Amino acid sequence: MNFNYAKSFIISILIFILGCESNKNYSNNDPNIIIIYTDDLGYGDVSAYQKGTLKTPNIDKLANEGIRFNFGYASSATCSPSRYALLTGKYPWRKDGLRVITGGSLVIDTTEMTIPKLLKRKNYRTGIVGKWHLGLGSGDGVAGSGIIDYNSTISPGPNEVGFDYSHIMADTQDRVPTVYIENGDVVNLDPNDPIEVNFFHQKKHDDYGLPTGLKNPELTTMKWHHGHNGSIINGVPRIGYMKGGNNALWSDIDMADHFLQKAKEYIKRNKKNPFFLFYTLQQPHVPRTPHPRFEGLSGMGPRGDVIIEADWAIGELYKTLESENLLDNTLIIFSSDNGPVLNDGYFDDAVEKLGDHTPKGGLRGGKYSLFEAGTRVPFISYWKGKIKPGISNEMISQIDLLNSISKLVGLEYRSKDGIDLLDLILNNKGKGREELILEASTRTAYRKGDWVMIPPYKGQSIAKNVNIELGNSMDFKLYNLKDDPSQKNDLSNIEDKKLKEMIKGFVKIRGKEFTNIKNLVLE
Ligand code: NG6
Ligand code: CA
Repeated sequence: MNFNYAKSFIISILIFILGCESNKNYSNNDPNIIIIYTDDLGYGDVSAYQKGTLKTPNIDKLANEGIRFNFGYASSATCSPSRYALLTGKYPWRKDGLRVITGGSLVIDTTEMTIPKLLKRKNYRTGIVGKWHLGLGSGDGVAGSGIIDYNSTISPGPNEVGFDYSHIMADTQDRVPTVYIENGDVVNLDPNDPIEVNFFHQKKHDDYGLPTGLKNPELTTMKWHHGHNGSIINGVPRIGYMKGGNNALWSDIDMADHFLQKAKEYIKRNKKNPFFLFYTLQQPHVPRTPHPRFEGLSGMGPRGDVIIEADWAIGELYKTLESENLLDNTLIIFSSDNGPVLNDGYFDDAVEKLGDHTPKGGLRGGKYSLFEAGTRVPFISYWKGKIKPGISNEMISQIDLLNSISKLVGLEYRSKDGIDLLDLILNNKGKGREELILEASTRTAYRKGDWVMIPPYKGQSIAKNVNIELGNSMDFKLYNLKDDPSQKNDLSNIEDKKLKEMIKGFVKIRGKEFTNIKNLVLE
């Protein structure tokens, strides 16, 4: 062996060893993590949960070949609070006044821990594609007066709370501005056609003299039922008013394809590193705008059709993981941000064409509700070759994902409200949660063992427009979910001891604001 050859041989070996060393963090121990998050998909909307008329074969595959949780919960019965809780591992009611955001500023403090921020400690690439709905900018605090300037880079946003990459819609598909935002910049914005946005709840709201659902119903292709009578974009009247940004407007019927494409590109770009992807689909939230190739497929009108579309998109994402050889190194979690609603503001046949399908799968209530259908949602863990097929009746919440993921990648960080349930998620072993606080539009209830206790709340018992039982009543309610899964029998008068115990447990977590309840009932 001549000297030069020996030298280059030794150097190659050194480079190899050093390479291995510096790659330690990128090894197979740190799997890719994808959270697929649907919007308003009900417990009974996935056919693996409830065999019925609607078929979701791709989600079923994850459920049947992974672990299907029968008691998986979103933290809240609406979107922004659930998303906040999932990402931070904290109860949403810890954030004062956190409700559905309409043009408001970022609700995650940039100092707060989040799943993507945590994963960055292990050199993960972190991306979000889809609906954001956690506010943008720092203009105003939680209530949101919508003073975001969409014409320059918007910050803080997802990129300031842990995501390296974001391709999002700001709030919801029914809210303006109807544009995609990538890493803080509106995509395809022409600087000569700036965007202006304002909302009904602002003191000074203004339709800019442009057509609105209220003034020009004849210009709409989707009719509004309640709310949703602001600016008309692509024939759909929206929440709020918008002017400008014509070049940047999204196409509603292409949204599923658009987000899928971005998610696939993200995976392909990052396949050499461990990555985290939060793929947040817009379906089946209103306005339900299936691509024409899905129109009519469900026989249930647009709501069913967009669920089939979402299921298809999930199948396509799965195929990408398969063709990129990533499946056996990728943990997939599937869930929904809150329970189902039929009429959420547009006439779209969701009620009329429902037929035998039951989106809430036998549970009571729905979106916005403290009853089970508000927060109990499909919840699935899947990892090819690693997770064995199974069904779990243990209680798990989306606030447990942060701690479980932290454990998975070998980090010590734990949020106060979450529980590390990794063994349950991967091996279907061990106990789930003992107790959980449920939330719906800042009202809270308590789940423990087989029991649910809903404290008294004023307000409509059935929300007028959406026709959903909210869980409001003047008395404490107590249900045993084991004997009575649809919460038909209030046991508060019979099970006095149980009720007291439940109130005590509730107050212990909810804290001093609830001392009045304590005084009222516990004495
Ligand atoms: C409500 C909207 C509803 C939906 C919801 C948010 C009206 C009358 N209703 O205010 O259509 O957009 O907010 O849903 O405007 S969520 O899933 O994002 O929480
Ligand atoms: Ca939602």
